[in-house]
Order: sequence, then C-alpha cells, then structure tokens
Amino acid sequence: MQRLDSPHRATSLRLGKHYIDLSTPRVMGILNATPDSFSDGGRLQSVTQTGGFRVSVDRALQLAEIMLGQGASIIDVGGESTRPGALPVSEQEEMERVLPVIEAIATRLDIAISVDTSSAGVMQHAIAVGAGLINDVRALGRQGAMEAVAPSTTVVCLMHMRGQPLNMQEQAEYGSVVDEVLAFLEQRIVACEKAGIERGRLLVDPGFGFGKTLTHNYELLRHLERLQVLGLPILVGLSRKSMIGNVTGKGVEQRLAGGLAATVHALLKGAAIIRTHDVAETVDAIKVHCAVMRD
Ligand code: 7PJ
Repeated sequence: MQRLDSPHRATSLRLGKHYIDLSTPRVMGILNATPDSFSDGGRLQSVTQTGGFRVSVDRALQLAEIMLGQGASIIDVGGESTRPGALPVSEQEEMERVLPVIEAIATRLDIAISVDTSSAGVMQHAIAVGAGLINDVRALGRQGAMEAVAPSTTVVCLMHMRGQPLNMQEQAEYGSVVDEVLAFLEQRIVACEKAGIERGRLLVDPGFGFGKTLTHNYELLRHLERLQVLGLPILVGLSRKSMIGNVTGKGVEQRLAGGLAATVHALLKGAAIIRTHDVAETVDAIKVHCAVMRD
C-alpha cells in the first residue's frame, strides 16, 4: 500500500516489542474490561460464586484475537468506564480488571497493547505485564502519572478532557474549542518533556465527547487538521459516541455507519490511529480511503 507521507506524521512507533508503521492509518480495537461499559453491555463479565462480577480473561483473549484477525494494530484494554456520568473505580478494582487481561494478551497474542487508565499504579503494573501504550483521558494529569511512565519507553496518548466523567458535560464552555484543546495539548506535551517523556513517545487526541457539546465535537472534527501543528500522530475515538447518535437519532448499537462517516473525515484531516469497537469495518474504511488517496 502506498505511503501517505506528511511532514507531521511519524513513520513508526514502538509499542513494547511491536513496531507500528504509521505511514498508513492504524486501528486500535477497544476491549472493555468493565462490567458497566458504555457500548458492549459488559460482554466480558462472568458472575463469580459470590454473585459479584469479574472479567473473563478467556473471553477477553477471544475478543482480542478476533480484533487482531480483523486487522487491528493495537488492543486498548480499559477497566474504568469514562462515559459521561460514570463513577470512578478504585485503583485495586481497576488492576484486578485489566492486569490479567493485558498479561494474557501479551503472552498469547502478537499484538501491541494499550491500557486506558489515568491511575499511576495501574500504569506501572500494566507496563510491567506488557502494555506498550498508556492511553490516558486525563493526559497524565493525576498524581504520580508522569513519574510512573517516564522511566519506561512506553508511548503515551494525551487526550483532552474538560472536567471529570461525573460532571464533564456541565463544564462544556469554550471561547474557541479548537484553540483551547490545542493550548491544553501543547501544555501537556511541554509538561511531559520536562518530566523526561520525549516527544517521540507522544500521541495527541482531541477527546471527542469529553466535556464538549455536540457543536464543539463537530467543530473539532471539522478543524482536526489544526492539531497537526503539534507534529505528533493524532488518535481519534468516535466509535458509537453520542455525537453520532445525536445526529442520526440512532441508539448505541446502530451508530456504525455514522461513525464511519465521521472516521473518514478524521482520516482526511490527518488522523493516524482510529480507536474503535468495530475493527473490521474501520479497516475496510481505511483501505478505501487509502485507495482514493493513492496517486
Ligand atoms: C476515548 C478514549 C477517546 C482516547 C474513551 C468511549 C469512551 N481514549 N477512551 N480517546 N474514549 N484516547 O469509548 O466512548 O476518544 S472511553
């Protein structure tokens, strides 16, 4: 496949022992290790003998293997639900959900692993069991997060969020959302560099749906190319989000087509990694996009 070179796009990223070639866009498949997750209804839960929920590692492995077969380059394992209104979980609980899943994927499957977490303890342990990317919706803003990541070679995705999941939709006020997201990301990049996390280890994400109104989300997508000024690969998560549902009038399970339309716009504006629940369909969309872009 022909390369889509751009001066802003790194050609490759090292995630642990995996090299991800970013000369064409890549897919990050979502693996939720939460009993209350937003759009997979807790597919991974199994009921324990005491009636509690725990994450089924076998089921997680199966899903990861399917996504690998469908063409995902990265599996993003998350144990904290960050949907609007979600309650925080304890670090202990988060570790019990994600670490066995990360370890199993790292030992059994040939794919890069990302962990969707904001907790320094989870980051440290996840790196130790095989995560090559820290995907933090709080952009390493929590106590100890920078220090947890700095000594490793792990890549970090810095995402913009306004407020916290519990209240973020009440804080969605901006002068210019694009300028403010850019300024925030710039400031986090500088903070990372100061903490010893080199630029070459960073990705940026505008954080669709995180403390933004529908208008803000579409304004960000419309002007996504402006993030290229940061000179780092851009990751986007649009999959099944309310910005798709609000326009199409569709429930969570019926948002694929709308999400793919948004994804193609993101690709045209330079997105390098697409985080999605629907790997096979997103891989097809990228292939067609690349065929059109080829000279
Ligand atoms: C995102 C994420 C996103 C990154 C979630 C959901 C909510 N990480 N984690 N970007 N969204 N980097 O998937 O709907 O947009 S959780």
